Amino acid sequence: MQYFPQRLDPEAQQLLLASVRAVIAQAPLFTPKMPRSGHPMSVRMTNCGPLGWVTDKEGGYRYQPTHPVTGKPWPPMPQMLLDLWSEVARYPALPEACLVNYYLGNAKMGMHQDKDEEDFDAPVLSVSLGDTGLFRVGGRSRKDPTRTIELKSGDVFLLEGEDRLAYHGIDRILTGTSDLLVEGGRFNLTLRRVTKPRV
Ligand code: MD3
Ligand code: FE
Repeated sequence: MQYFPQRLDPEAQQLLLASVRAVIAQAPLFTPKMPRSGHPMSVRMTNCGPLGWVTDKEGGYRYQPTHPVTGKPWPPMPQMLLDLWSEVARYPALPEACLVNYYLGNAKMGMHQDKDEEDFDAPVLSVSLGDTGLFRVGGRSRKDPTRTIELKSGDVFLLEGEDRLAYHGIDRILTGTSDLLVEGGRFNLTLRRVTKPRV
């Protein structure tokens, strides 16, 4: 994995935040529900790009081209994100999904692997905006030792190769560590390739 602390300067963070807000105006944040139990996750989500990651009680984890509540197609991916992908990911196909996670208060994300994609050869690119998140990352086995990294506003993280299937999660948000978001909290954007590119 590669870590690019403060890859986005404060001005770039403001510009990206404005495009995230425009995405949310088209595709409102929704509360994802765990498969089978239907238990709500504490993180709220939306997506942009041709595909979006969703989960609910009946359908489980999946990617789909439409918003689960409005039924509308996801809004396009902001050009800034496509540019960042081409500069940092250096992968010969465009990202297909940008999952937008929003953490407020005690929201967290348990340890998991990202394996709902067909293409594990493509990297996953993460961008953080707002309050610092305590990111925990381990190895490909749940038992592997973990370390904690503070993901700050403007930080970019690239997961590829072996690390693409590492267990990871967000233990908690350090409230009040950034004033980028007037409402507080943290956005994380993850750019993903879902299908195998036909090269
Ligand atoms: C490590 N999001 O959306 S981003 C997720 O901050 C997710 O919202 C966290 O885990 C967040 O699935 C962490 C950093 C990240 C993203 C993808 C990864 C780390 C990863 C894929 C493989 C290994
Ligand atoms: Fe993940």
